[in-house]
Amino acid sequence: MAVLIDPDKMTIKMASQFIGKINQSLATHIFVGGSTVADFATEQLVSVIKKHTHLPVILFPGDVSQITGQADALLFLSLISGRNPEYLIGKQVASVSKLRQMHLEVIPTGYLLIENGKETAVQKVTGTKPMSKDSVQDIVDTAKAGELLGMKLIYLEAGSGALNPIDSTIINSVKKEISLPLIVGGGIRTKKQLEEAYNSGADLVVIGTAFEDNEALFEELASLSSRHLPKGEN
Ligand code: 1GP
Repeated sequence: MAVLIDPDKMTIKMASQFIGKINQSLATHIFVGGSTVADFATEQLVSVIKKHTHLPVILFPGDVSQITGQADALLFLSLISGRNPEYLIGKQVASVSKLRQMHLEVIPTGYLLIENGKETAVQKVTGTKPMSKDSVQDIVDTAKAGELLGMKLIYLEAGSGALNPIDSTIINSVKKEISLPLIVGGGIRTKKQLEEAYNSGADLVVIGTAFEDNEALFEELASLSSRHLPKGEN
């Protein structure tokens, strides 16, 4: 499980206590990123996070400005569900001069935004439409195209704070077709939803909003059965 920290919502002051909770939980990764983040906020936050944890800190950036060499790795996202060239290749080109000066592990990631019942920040910021959750074959084909293009991860995104998480049928169908690790996130708030995502084929589940709203969820998830976790976890 990855805990997503949005630098726009997490103050430096709150960070050490929150990371303490993450360290005690079943989280294996910390993701850092947001749709709109003030310049330098990510860099400051990541250096504080690194002081308090041994977990890998992975950038999940909404923009080039959120890339910092303080992190361990970068999800080099291409929004392959959309048709906005800026988010397919433009931002990636713009980031190269920065990346050249860093030693970040760069992980090419096919990022698919799926409709969830309400307009999300990703949709607004990128000006792209999410894929219909009923177009399962289309979603599978898009993920497969990402794999054929050489991407190393596929990320199925319902959007931060989504009303409904990604359907298990979608997770299952994509997982069957690709041989890449599959990340699933957006709108997951309960242990049941987390287990359902794993049981459907997710390799890594990302939770952000639910932990921001309710830190007690860390304890609730502590009893998650190891049979629901991917091999090698727990
Ligand atoms: C968003 O997938 C992540 O990009 C996590 O979403 O904030 O809804 O958990 P939530």
